[in-house]
Amino acid sequence: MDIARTPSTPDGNYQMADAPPEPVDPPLIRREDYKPFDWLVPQTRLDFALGVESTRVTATLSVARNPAGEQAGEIRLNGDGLTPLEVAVDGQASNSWRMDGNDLILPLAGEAHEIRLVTEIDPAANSQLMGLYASNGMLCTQCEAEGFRRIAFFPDRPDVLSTYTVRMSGERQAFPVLLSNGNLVAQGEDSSGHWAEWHDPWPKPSYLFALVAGDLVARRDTFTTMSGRTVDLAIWVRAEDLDRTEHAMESLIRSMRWDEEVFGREYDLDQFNIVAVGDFNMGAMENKGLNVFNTKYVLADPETATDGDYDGVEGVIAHEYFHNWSGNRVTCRDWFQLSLKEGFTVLRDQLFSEGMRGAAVKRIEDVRLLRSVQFPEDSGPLAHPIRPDSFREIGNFYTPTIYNKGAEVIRMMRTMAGPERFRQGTDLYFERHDGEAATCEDFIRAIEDGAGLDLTQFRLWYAQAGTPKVEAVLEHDGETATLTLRQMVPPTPDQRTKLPVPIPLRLALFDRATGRHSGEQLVVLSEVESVVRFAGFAEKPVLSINRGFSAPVAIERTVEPDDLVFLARHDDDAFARYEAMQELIVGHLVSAIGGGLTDAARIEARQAIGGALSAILTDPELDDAMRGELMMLPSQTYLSEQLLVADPGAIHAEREALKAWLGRTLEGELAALHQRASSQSAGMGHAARGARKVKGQALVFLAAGNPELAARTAASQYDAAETMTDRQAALMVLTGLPGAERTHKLIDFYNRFQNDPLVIDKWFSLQASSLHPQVIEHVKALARHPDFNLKNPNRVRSLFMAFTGTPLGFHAASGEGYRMIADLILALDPINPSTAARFVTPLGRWRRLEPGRAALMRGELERIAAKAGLSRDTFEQVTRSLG
Ligand code: B3K
Ligand code: ZN
Repeated sequence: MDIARTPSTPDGNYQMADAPPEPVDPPLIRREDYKPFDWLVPQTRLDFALGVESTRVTATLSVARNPAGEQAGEIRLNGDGLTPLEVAVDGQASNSWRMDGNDLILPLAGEAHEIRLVTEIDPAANSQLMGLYASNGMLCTQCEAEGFRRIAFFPDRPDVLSTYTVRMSGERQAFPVLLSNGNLVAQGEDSSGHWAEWHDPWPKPSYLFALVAGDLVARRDTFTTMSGRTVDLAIWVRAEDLDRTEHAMESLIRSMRWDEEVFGREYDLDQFNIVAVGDFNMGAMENKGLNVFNTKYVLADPETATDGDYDGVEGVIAHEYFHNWSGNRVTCRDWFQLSLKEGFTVLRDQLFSEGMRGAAVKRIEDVRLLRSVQFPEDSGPLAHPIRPDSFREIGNFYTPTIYNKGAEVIRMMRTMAGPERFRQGTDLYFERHDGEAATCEDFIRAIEDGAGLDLTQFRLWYAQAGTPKVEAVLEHDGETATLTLRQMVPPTPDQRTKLPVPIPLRLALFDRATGRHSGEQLVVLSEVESVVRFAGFAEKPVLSINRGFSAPVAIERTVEPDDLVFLARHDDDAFARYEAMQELIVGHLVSAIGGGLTDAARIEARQAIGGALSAILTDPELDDAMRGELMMLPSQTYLSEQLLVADPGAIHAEREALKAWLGRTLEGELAALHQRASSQSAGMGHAARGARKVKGQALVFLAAGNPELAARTAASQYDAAETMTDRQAALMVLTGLPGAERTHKLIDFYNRFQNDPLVIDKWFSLQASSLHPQVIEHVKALARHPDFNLKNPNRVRSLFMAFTGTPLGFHAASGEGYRMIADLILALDPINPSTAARFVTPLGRWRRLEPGRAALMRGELERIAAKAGLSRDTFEQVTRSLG
C-alpha cells in the first residue's frame, strides 16, 4: 500500500475543497513502451560561461526528423529544474514553446532545424552531484543516467547520438584547466579570462558528456596503439595528490594493452583524460575520452592505500576504460538495456584482473561479492531481472544484479562457447553494432551467430529474477555413479512462476584413493531434472561441482564433512577448494544456529573444521594469497542467506564462538603463521601481499581466541607497519577489542592522516563496522564529529554503509540501528537522493528476519514512506521494500 500518498478522508471523497493537490506517484516507465525518438540530433554545440555559483549554458542543437520516428509537430526536450532564458529556432527568437512539467516542448514544422537554448545553473548549490556541480572549487559533471537534463534542455535518452563541440570560458585563476570529451581543438584568451574548445568526433548520447574546470595538475604518459597511433594520457588531480597517481597510470596502460590483446579493441582518440574528484556519488564514470573518477579509485600509495585499494584502482580504471567500446562505441538503446554495457564491462574487468593478479583468487573474490550483495538482492523485495521490465527511477537500477549477475550471465555464455568462439561472438557484436544504441537481444544474437551457440532458452536468464537452486544427489551402485540434478528458480516479487534455465556446471569426480579425477566435464542442465551416469567407479567418488563457479546458482546437496575436508585438501580447482571449506563451515553453523546440535556433534564438527584449517595454515605448497582466501569464514550476510528466517544475534554468536574456538585451538599455528608472514610482508610484490593477507586473517582468529595476545600482536603490527594494509588490519582488530590500545591507536591514526580524506574515511569505517559492543554509541559520536559531512558521499558511506553490516549495531535488538539508518535516509534525501536511496536496501531485509526485528525494521520503512516530498529515488525503493 502507498502509505505516503493515500488520502485519509473517511467518506471516500478524495477531492476536498481547498485541499492541496494530491501528490502524484512518480510514473512507472515500461520497457515494452519503448519508441524511437521523433528527431535526430546530428550536431550539438555547447557554450559554457563558467562560474562556481552561476554558469551560463548556451546549447545549439541541429535537429532533423527521424525516419524511424513519428511525424511530430513538436520536439520534447528534457529538463530538470531548468528555466529557459532564451529560446530560438533557426536564428529567430521563439515564444511558442511551453513547459510540460520539467520538459520544454517546442513546435517544429519543417524537416530540419537549428534550436538555440540558453539556461543558467548554480553548480555550488548542486548537492545532488548530478549535472554540473562544484567540488572543492572545481567544476565537474556527472550525467549518467539523467544528469544532462540538469545542464541543458535536450533529448536526454541514450538512443539520441550526437557529435559534440564544447566551448568553455572562465577565469584563468579559478579554472586553469578546461577539459571536455574528445580532442582539444582550440584555446585562447578572452575578456573574462581564457577559453578552450573541444571536439569529440564520435557521436554519443548525452549521458557520456563531461566537462571539468579547475586547478589541477596531470601525471602524463603516452600509449602507442596496436595500429601505431600515439595517445596522450593524463591523470588530473590536485597538486598534493600527484605522487599517488603512478598505480592508476600503470593500470590504465595495462588495460589499454589488454583490451587490444584479448578483445581486439583499440583506443580511438588522440587524448585520454582521467580526473579525480573528492565528491562523487559512485566509483567512476566512463565519459568519452574524459573519465571522471572518485579519488578513491585513483589515488594510491603503500602508506595510505591497502592492497585491496590497489586492486580497486586497477579494476575500476580498467572497467571505465573498457567502456570505451562496451558502452560508448556501442551504447544502450534505453536504460532497460543497462546490463548490456555494465554486465559485459564487469566481465571484461574481471577477466583483466584475473590476468593481472591470478585467476584463482580473483574468481573467489568475485563470487564472494556476488553472494554477499547480489544473492540477497535476488531473494529480497528489490529482486529484478538483469533486463528489468519497469522502473520509476533508473538511478535505482545500478545494482549488483545488473552489474555482477549480468557479468555472470555473459560468463556462462563464454564457458559454454569456450574463449575462442566467445571472442568471435564479441568481435561480431562490436562490428555489427559499432556506432549504434543496441539492446541485450542484439548482444545475444551476435554471440549466437559469432560463437555458434543456440541461446534460445538461455534468454530466460535476462528475463527472470531470482537465484536458481540446484539440488545435486550422487548415488553409487556397482561400478556406476549416478548424479541427479534438479533445478528450481524461486518466485520473486513480480514473477510468481519460473521456467527452468540452462545451467552450465563444470564438475569432476574424485577417486578417494588417489586423490585425483579423470577429467572435468561440462554438464548443461536445461530441464527441471537431469540424470547423468558415470561408469567405472568401484567406490563412490567425491563430487566436485560448479567448479570455478561456472553458474551463478546455489548448489544444495547433502555431503559428508569428510568429503568436504577431502576437497578442501585435494581439489585442483581453486574455487572448489574454497567452496569446500565454506560448505563445511556453513553446514556446521546452520545446524548450530538452528539449535539442534548436541555437544558431541558440535565438538565433532569443530574438530573437522579445525583439522582442515590447520592443514591450510601449514600447507607449504599453498600460495599465501590463496591461503588467505581459504582461511576466511563465511560472512554474516552469506549465513543469513542460508536461513529462511534469520536471527542476526544468533548467527553472530555462533560464528564468533566458532572463530574463538578455532583461535584458541590453533593459537600456536596462527601465531607462527603471523610471525612467519611478518618477516615476508615488505614491499608490493605478490608474495608480500599474500603475507599481509594471512597476517590479517591470523589476527582475526587470534582476537576471538585470545584477545590479550591479539591486542599485543596487533599493537606491535600497527607500530611497525610500513603499509596501510598492515596498519589497517591491526587497527581493525584493536577497534573491536576493549582496552586502552584501542583509544591510543585510533588517536594516533587520526593524527597521522587527518589531512587525507580517503584515510579518514577508513578511520570512520573501521569504527562503524567494528564488533565492539558499543558500536552504536561510537557511530552516534562519529556522526557529530567535525569531519563528518553529509554532503560528501564517501564520508557518508564510510560511516553509515559500514555500520549496516554490523550484527550488534545495525541489528541491535532494540531497533536503534534501524532507526539511525532511517534517520539518515530522511536527512540525506533532500540533499542527495541517489545516495540516500542506497541506504534503503539494508532495511528491505525485514521479511527474512525474526519477528521482533522484522517489525522494527518495517516500522522504520513505514516512517520513511510517511514523509511527504520524498525523492523519486527513495520513494521507489521504500515502496518496493514494503512490498
Ligand atoms: N556507468 C557509471 C555508473 C553511473 C551510475 C549513475 N547512477 C559507472 C560505471 O558503471 O562504469
Ligand atoms: Zn560500468
